[in-house]
Amino acid sequence: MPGMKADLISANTLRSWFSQALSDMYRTEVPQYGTLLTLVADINASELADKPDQREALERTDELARLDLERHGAIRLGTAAELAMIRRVFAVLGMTAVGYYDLSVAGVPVHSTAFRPVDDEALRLNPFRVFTSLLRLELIEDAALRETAQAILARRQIFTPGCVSLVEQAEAAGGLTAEEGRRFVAEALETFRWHSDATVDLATYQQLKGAHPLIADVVCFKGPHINHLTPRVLDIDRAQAAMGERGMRAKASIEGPPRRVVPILLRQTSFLALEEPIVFGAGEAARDGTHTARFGEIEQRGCALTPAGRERYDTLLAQSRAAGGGAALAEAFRAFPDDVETLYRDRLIHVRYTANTSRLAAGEVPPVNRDDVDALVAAGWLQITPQVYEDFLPVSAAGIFQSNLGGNENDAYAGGGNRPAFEVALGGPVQDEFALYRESEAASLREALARLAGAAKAA
Ligand code: OOG
Ligand code: NI
Repeated sequence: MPGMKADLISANTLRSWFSQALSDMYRTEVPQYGTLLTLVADINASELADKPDQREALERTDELARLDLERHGAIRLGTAAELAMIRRVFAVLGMTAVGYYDLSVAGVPVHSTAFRPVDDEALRLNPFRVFTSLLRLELIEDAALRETAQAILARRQIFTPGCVSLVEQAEAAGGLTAEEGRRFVAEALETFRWHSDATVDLATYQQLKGAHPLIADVVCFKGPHINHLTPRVLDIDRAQAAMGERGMRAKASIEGPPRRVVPILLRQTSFLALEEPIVFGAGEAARDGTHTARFGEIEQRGCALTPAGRERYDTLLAQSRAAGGGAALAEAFRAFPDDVETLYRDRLIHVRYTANTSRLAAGEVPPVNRDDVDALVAAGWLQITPQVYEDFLPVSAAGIFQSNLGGNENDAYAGGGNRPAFEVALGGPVQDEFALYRESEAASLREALARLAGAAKAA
């Protein structure tokens, strides 16, 4: 057919290519990130060797093959137009905006979303996501400085012409061929590259940094350099302890819930951002200086919580922080059940249901009355597996921002979040993370019940 492109490759493949290219670039740019990857690989290998049960569980859930893939990265954008365009770039990679994160409450002048794959199959193939923040210039109090920042940002173009035209091509054709995809990955990568020459002179940089270090990071450069990448580690406490031995300065504490038998949500830590040489200004006026933005992070993910579970998490976290953190965290979370049966019974976690296929294969006949899901679970006809949390935590994100920028902690900006403004800038609504887990759970239940119904009817 005229105009019809044959052999479009899947967004999942493009996302894998892109995350690999980004990882290679970042490792070259930030050697200490390579050291972190080696540490993570060593710990994961030793965990798998020492704990055959864990290895078996990872194999069963298809996790082993994707263990070494990076789980996320982060960028910070300056304008609504940049956010709208990055949305189209990520769409080509099969990534959609999920969640709204208001960081102003923690004294960070941005709001954010996570671009990520949403369907189960895409997440299984490659869960790579990008925590994407948009600077909130309206939170800068000094009107003159605000205008300076706005003018500087208005002059930059963070996407190459090749990237823009391939996005248009993908939108028109419903995807890219392999050859176009290779070019697209190379072009899109340029947006994430580091620039050791600032677009402003040293005095302007210092002025913006004085308002907030994050403002200088967003405004003074040609593009939104990727500021960290995050592999998955099987034992984050061990990694935290081992960072120093390998010459990395670890962040003071791990963000998120304490260590548990059944991990929940997300635990994260990082090596602290490096001070890197930058040239400010051009020609005669050029001055050497430094900028601190880039770090390496590790994460360990656990069960997705229901809204009720999340409420309990937020309450316990706030309690332990009020009590000074540290040991108070483990103490506070003793009130949070730590076995899958109770977590499920109390509806604190989201699960996936599967029909018990070994019983079906053995010729057992499911009960006639299958309306009571809990009874089917109790009787072993339905099996449950906790869903993995695929999103982020605003309190943790604020902790990561602060430890890497030296921002003024807990100095909240007045006025709170502005989700409507964020969605206008984005050019559409962000998806509700809780709805995604709920729908995934419901779909798995429908499928599992259909399996049981089929077996009951055949008997
Ligand atoms: C993003 C910090 C948030 C996380 O893992 O919570 C984040 C940033 O520093 O730009 O990546
Ligand atoms: Ni992160």
